Amino acid sequence: MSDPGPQNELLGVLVRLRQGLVDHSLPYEAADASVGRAERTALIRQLDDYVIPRLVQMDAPLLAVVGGSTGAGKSTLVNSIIGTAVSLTGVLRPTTRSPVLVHNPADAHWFGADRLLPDLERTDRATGDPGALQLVATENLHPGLAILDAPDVDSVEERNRALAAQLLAAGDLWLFVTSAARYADQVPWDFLKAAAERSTAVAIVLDRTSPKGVREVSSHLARMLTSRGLGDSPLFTVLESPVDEDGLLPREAVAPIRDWLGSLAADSAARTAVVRKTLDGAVVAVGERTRLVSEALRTQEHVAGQLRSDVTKAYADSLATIDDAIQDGTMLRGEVLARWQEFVGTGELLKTLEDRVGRIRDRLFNMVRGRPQPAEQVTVAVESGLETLIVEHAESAAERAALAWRSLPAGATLLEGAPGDIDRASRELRANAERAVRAWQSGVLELVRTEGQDRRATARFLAFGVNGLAVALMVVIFVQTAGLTGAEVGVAGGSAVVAQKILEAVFGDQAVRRLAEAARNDLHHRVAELWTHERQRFLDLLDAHPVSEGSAERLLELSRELEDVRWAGSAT
Ligand SMILES: Nc1nc2c(ncn2[C@@H]2O[C@H](COP(=O)(O)OP(=O)(O)O)[C@@H](O)[C@H]2O)c(=O)[nH]1
Ligand SMILES: [Mg+2]
Repeated sequence: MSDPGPQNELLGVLVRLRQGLVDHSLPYEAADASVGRAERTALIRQLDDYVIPRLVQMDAPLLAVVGGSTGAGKSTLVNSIIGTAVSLTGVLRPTTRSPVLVHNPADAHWFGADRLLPDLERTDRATGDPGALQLVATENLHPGLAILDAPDVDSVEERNRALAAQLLAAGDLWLFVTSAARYADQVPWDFLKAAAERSTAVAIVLDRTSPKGVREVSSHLARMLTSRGLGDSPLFTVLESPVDEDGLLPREAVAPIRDWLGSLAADSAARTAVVRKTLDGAVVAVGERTRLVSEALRTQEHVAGQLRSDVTKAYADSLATIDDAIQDGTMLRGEVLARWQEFVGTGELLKTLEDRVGRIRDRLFNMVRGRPQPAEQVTVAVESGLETLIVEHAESAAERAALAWRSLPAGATLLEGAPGDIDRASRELRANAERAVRAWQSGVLELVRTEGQDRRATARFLAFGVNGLAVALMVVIFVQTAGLTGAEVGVAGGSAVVAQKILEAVFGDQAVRRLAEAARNDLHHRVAELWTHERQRFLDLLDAHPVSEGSAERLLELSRELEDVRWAGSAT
């Protein structure tokens, strides 16, 4: 890290990695989502509070953070090391006030808010605001060393505990204070364990020890430290002694700690070694935690993909079902069938076509005399029949999409934030369906009109008219899959046979096949378009929290890059 080349590269990777973390939130509920989110937040914070500012300014003073258990005497210790009461001490718990950072006046410029711990507002006096950082400049501290007095790691107040953890994570060195009464507590050891794992530089202070128990307690503590991987950490013992009127301990009680810190401050090589140990440990931890976030992000990608395919499938299945329903005779029932039969006449279905032409002519004649045009009535019946069919299937598609989502925690959460009627067809579906069906019917008319260009004058064409031939074409496609020549022709099939015969008589059978194909395709595409709109309501919910495919891989790639640069850097 002393070589600026690899150091700049390292910084570059870390900055990109930070951006990668910022860009990828973990919006979906999943088993590892909360762990991933917590890691992501902690990582960004660790990069901002310590790793990046420290790398940018490797020659900044060494920051020793004094942390530890409640009432261990941390503030008293800080004051006594410096020789003046810079940090408030007290028996009252919890003490909520700004943490205090003590430094030599010459080092003041290193501790502005644009440097480490950027989210803590700087102040020059004691305040009760734990979101502020009180800066105290004093000649009593050697340049090159700063001391930060942190709150209790085991404070009853969550905010204090979080702040203590945040401050310790910003330290080059921990001065971890515990007392004879507290040294076996769980919380401080959790912190020390994390420090050992991350190879943070730690010195331990066993404070307020009675002369009687000092040997036993300190040797027990030393064994605990060794067995937890902190055997190399300096261990200082401070005997319980009375404090003076300023709350300070006798000078000699803290002399070994003061001397040790003083020699560190004076020795830039030793200082750099401490900074590098902690910083390198932090960088390794960044890589490890990034991999955890990447794993959680992979789950997110999977969940997002699942939710998307659930919806896509619900609507694709529904489109296939409606395609079938349009062709399998379902449509040729009730009103549509009645109006059609009225149009072509019932009873003598397959009499000669010429007869039929005569009948139809009579009907047209009737129309001219003011009776409603039968072809028009078929059109209206078809329109309302198709609309009903479309609405029904749009309802069930939405229901099924919502049901699939509800079976996944992430989908259920998304639905909670969705409009209450998302499991129904959209509000505009009915109007959209109406428009689509009408447009389709105009399209069918147009098909027939175009096909009939040079037949317009023929008696057959005239007998049915464009409208009549158009409804015949609709009827034909409604019974396409029922099989016109099948054994069980049925009423609907029979009606379709008439329609088929009429069309064939006018256009010829090949043209009829082509026209039916075109009309059916057109209807399919119009319904598909409606479905796209319906489905989009679900996809919009997903797109509001995009998890792009490959995010997890990119993050993992950055952690690998980090590893590579770190190796390159440590080899120089
Ligand atoms: N007599 C005596 N009192 C101490 C000692 N260390 C701390 N105290 C007192 O214990 C209380 C808590 O100390 P403080 O430094 O505020 O603890 P912190 O919460 O760890 O910062 C204060 O009233 C101190 O005066 C010590 O070594 N001797
Ligand atoms: Mg304190």
